[in-house]
Amino acid sequence: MKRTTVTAALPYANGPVHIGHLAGVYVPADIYVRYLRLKKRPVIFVGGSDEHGVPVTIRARKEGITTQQVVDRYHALIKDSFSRFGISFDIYSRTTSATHHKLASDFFRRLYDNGKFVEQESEQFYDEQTGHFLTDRNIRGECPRCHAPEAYGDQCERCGATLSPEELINPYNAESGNPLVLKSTKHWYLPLDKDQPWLEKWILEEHKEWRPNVYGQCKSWLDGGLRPRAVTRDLDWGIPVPVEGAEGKVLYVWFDAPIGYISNTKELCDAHPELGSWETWWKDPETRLVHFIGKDNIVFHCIVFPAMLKAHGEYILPDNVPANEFLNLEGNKISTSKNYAVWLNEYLDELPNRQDELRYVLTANAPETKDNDFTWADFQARCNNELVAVYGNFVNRALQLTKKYYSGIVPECGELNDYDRQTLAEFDGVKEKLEDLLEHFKFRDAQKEAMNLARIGNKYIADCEPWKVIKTDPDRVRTIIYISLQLTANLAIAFEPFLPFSSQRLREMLNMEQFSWEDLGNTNLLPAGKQLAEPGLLFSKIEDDVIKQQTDKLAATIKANEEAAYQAPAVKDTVDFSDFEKLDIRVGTVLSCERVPKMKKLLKFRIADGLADRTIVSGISQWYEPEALVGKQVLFIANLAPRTFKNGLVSEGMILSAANYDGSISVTTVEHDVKPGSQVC
Ligand code: B3M
Ligand code: ZN
Repeated sequence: MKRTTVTAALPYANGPVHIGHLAGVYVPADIYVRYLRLKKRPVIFVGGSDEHGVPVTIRARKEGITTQQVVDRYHALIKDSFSRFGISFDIYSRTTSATHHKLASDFFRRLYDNGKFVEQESEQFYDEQTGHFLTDRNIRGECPRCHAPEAYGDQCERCGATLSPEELINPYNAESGNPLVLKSTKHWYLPLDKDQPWLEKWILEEHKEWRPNVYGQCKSWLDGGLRPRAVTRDLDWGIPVPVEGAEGKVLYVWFDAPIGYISNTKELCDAHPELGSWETWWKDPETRLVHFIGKDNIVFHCIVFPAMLKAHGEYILPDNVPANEFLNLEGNKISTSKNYAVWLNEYLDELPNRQDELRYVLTANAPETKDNDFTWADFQARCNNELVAVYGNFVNRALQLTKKYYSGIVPECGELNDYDRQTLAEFDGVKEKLEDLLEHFKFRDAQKEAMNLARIGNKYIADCEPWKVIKTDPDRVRTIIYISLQLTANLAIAFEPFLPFSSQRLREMLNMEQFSWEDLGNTNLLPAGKQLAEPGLLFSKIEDDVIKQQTDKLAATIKANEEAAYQAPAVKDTVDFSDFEKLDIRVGTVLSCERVPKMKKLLKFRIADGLADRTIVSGISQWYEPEALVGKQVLFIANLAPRTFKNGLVSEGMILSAANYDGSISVTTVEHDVKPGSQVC
């Protein structure tokens, strides 16, 4: 039987994991691994934190702590969240481990010794005062397109232009502010151009079965022509390049991270001799290697890492790379840096004991073929209308009736009628159907199939109405309950890879410690006479206030981000003092203020201006209740030419207001009361 090495992308230890990671990588990987284990196929599930690279160093700077502290903190948090969420890794280690440093370093050295790299000098931006080469993200300067003063070396956030650092005007070090110079530096490149022919054959001809999104991305990379890629960097965080003359250089994070899968396997097997040598999991052609990743990692797992493995010479190549597309959140992109996400650790704390609810919704909505959206409203609807109202309801009815009528003992099955037979027949091909979908990484459809069984059960018991029939035909009820209990036992098995917590609870209620996946479809699983345990609810409703708390939290994040991103508009052209003096700005007291019929935006003010009172119309009704403004002293332009509105209303001046970052309006007023008509000077 073929062995399977399953890997899940190593999350950067620069923040907690969020639902996007879960839906894209960890939930599908976990379903797959649980399924293989149920099939009793040899499998290891390898994970770990990616602790090198620029993202962790940026986080350290932001939080004012060391990089080591950042990775220690987030590695522990991520590892703990995964385990609470039931992601059943066989090992969850880290790329700062000694095992990994050695293995990655040796890997590089072997490629180096075998002449697999090309060395190349290039000019990079350098801060002479700190003695550092800078990465694109750490370089800032004036945007050559829109002249924003603080564009990044890879992108201008003002105009959205994609940039390279050389294009910036007056580039400087984002951190120190020091000006930068170009300095020559040596790096090692993987000559992917030479790998092009075999990669084309291997992927485009021999792996047509890969998901269309994965295959398509590979094809477009290959069609574009592969170029050599630098696998070293000038950084002081990472694995030192094990070559003389490479002081101050480290392995590029994307060189070392995938080797982390191998290092973590070694760590696992060293601790568990029963798994055999780590090398069989990576070098034996009888082993299948499957990488679960998000779509932004496709090129690294389908092209770069295979090229590294091939260059090394001893390793197998991936059999499949079932990458997912992205999950959005309430219509917006999930973002770690903008703190816009549902964080797993917070979910586990705020919705305790609801792991399966999230697992269910993320799989039901999995972005397998296209980007998808997570909304809290959909989460609530799926939990309440599917898990509670269908699966939970069915199980609860079957168990409660068994308790009520038969003291919790499985009754004898009597004569079957046509409807019974028809219902049982629905379970016939289920095992094969589920297996086929799971083998082909169609987790969303597979879970739907399991849910469909629950629907059949729910309909069966609702149609048969045992609570009515008991009065007229108690024998018939024995059969209905017997069948319902068998369907329930089947559901516990069918949902096991998807909803492990509820399956476990359900098995406890059924006193079904021993079970086998191979029993799926067997409708005589619980023998008559078997005593069941005390039934409890499998799922409970998610109330509106829980959902509101979550949506409020997201709204608050969006608002905070908008506020933080606000940039005051550029100052208008200079005016002479004499021009300024032409404007007559005064203080007036609001005598009355009212809405204007048929003109939704307008408020009509009567203003005491110290002379004859005047009428001013202002388009700010969205932001004020008219009564709230009465009595206030406001600034207005007294000598603006009068303006006539469509309905004949004339505005004699303009009230001065401030437009806030979010478009909201605030009327300007004075600090102390002054006489109406006082001039602003
Ligand atoms: N840490 C990138 C990511 O989280 C990276 C994955 C590494 S897998 C070897 O998207
Ligand atoms: Zn710009």
